[in-house]
Amino acid sequence: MKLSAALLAPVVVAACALTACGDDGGSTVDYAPAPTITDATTMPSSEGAVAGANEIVISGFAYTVPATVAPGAQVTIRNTDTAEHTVTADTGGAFDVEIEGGETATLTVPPTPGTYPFHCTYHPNMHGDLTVG
Ligand SMILES: [Cu+2]
Repeated sequence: MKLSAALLAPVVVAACALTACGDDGGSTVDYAPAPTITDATTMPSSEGAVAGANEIVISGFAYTVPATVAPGAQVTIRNTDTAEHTVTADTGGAFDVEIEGGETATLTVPPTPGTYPFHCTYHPNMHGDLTVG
């Protein structure tokens, strides 16, 4: 009995190792080819502007806002969602821009430095802060 158990154990281990080897060998990782960028909208902006610095991106019902924007600057709002959104100042009517799904729009930054909380009129749970300075 002792002998057979001792003999069996290495066999089981070896069988498992072989099986595992076979399975792993069969499931090769598929490396996707590098994506080809064909979208014209990804072209860099001209006029020496720093790419992305003056851009608000709306994606997944959330805003991505630059750390600060210059007073009076023109900020591009890019809506990557299919839903329509707005960038609307919470108070004072400093700005109110509507952006169709998949479109871009331009927001003119208020001339007065400060932090301007804003929201989306369609989705009141969407909030952001525009810091002008
Ligand atoms: Cu919205």
